[in-house]
Amino acid sequence: MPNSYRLFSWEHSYFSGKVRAYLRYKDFFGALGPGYEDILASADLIAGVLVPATQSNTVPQLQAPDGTFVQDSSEIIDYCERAHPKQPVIPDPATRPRQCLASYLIELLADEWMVVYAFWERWHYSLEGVEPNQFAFNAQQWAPAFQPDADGSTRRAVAERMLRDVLGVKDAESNPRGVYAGLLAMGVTKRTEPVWEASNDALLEILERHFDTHDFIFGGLPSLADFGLMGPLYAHLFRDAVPGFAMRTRFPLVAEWVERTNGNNALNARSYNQKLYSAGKDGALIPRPATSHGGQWVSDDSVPDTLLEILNVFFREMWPVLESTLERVQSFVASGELAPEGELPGKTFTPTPGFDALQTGDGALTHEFEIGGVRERRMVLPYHVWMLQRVADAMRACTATASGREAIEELLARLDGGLALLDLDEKLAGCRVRKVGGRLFSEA
Ligand SMILES: N[C@@H](CCC(=O)N[C@@H](CS)C(=O)NCC(=O)O)C(=O)O
Repeated sequence: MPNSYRLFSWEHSYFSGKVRAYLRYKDFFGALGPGYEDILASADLIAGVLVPATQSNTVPQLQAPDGTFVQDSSEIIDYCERAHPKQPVIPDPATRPRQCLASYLIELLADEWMVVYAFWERWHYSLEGVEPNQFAFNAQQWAPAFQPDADGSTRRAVAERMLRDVLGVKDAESNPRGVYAGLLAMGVTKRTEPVWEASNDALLEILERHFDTHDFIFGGLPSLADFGLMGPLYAHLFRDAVPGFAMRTRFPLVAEWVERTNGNNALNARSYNQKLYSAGKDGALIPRPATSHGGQWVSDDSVPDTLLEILNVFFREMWPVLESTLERVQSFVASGELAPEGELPGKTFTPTPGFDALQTGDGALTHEFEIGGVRERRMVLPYHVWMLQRVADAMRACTATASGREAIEELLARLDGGLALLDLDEKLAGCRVRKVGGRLFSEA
């Protein structure tokens, strides 16, 4: 048995960045019991340890000190929050219902909407002939997952072959497979590329204004919303070479927030794990909190205007896709094509192997969607139903009292189409899912 938590992750992985920043934060405050070890999830460990435990080859995965494996970034955070309630990262639904709900919605936007552009930039700027080009950087960052022990150039050569031959990067546009097939399935085509990019830029622009006055999403301490945003904003948009240059030069406050939320060795970014000092008498150091709002979340359960703008992006762009997802999964389950409690596709970046016919072309688990005025088709992701069940649980907790309900109704009324969330439980009827390790099953 391990004597601390074990995080199996990659540095360049979207969802690993979310969980790593979270664990580092809890651990800094001594709120993670025995602490954790960050372990490089090599191909060997994925095949020999993770897949047998959870039937999932994805990272991150967490092994608890009692041996339990937890797969999925959101489940990992929930698991640790239950086991270690000190220094919570989710605002209390009883006293901070608006911030609590907002943090789940921002997590969902970050995990499952911002992923599209972040995934695209990594592979687009790795295509042959595209300039600027990050193929060599990309291969180097993937290399340790394949061959951690080889010397640097051998590592990179192995990864370059892997990216070309298995992930199909070389002729991705003429023969989409691997990652490019995943991008197509998420609705990225020549027609939508510019609008996904515009959507991402618009979000970064709102965040840049937000971080002007707030060091984290809710002020002086990070929360689930910040850790969620670390998915797209750390390993992809900050760390990858091409968007990383754009972020640092065009959105320097967002870049600074990435370093702050990562909480390691970024003294100038100021973070929760340091203090600022002024000089006192006789060279004494007089400490003060290093982050905004006295190092605390903003009081009065307030949701700053810039966050309302982000939530509006959620309701305008993503919510229609989520609503349609619920309808498509419902009619698929009702069609009788699926055995009772049968398995549904569980992946999010790409169609799930074995379900390709359903999730591509005009299969039963595909739908039309719109972004920036352009209509396209994409796969339906039952995983989004699972994420919405989390939001529904949060909604129930946040509206459990009359004052909580009033606060949530008031918040949602200020958002474009936000009141639709009040019927979430009814919308989930007939399409609820159960998650077992990395697999999803219908509950209907
Ligand atoms: N919903 C999962 C997604 C995990 C995921 O897709 N991880 C990516 C890396 S960031 C992965 O391992 N992809 C490999 C694959 O799907 O085969 C989570 O929140 O942890």
